Amino acid sequence: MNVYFCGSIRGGRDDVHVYRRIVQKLQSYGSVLTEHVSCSELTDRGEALAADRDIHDRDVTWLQQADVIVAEVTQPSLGVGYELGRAVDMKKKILCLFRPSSGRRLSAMIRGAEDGEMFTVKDYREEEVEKVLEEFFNNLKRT
Ligand code: 6K6
Repeated sequence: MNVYFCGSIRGGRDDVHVYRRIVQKLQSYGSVLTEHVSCSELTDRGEALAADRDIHDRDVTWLQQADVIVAEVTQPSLGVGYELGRAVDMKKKILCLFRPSSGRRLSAMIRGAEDGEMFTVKDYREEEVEKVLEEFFNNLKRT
């Protein structure tokens, strides 16, 4: 199974430790195409190595190849929002993870996209992230 993980990069890297935890768990279910999103060494300066168009085109290709999209959406990110919109258009199965303990309110365009089938939004606490992923992937196997 190909898994595409979305997490904020230029939107801010405050939650990178949570991304790391998510990607580690996702790797027990399949190949994570975007493992780099969880690398704590990735900074804005490091990104200068790749041109924005190349990043965009490669990521859209990976989105097309993905069987499932998992996005950590607590830290607002234009790139993550864009990826989710493209993934909806591609009719991909999507899980968005949000931590209410952040004090933020999730965008209505993400919360409101929940449809009980292809697009799921799950509020969670950091300490239960592995359990939340287990539940989602166990349900996926049954469908
Ligand atoms: C070089 C080495 C590692 O990363 C880079 C360059 N930057 C990006 N590489 C891959 N994907 C990226 C990069 N910048 C943004 N993205 C995609 O957009 C990721 O898949 C993230 O989910 C999302 C983050 O968007 P912003 O708007 O927060 O940057």
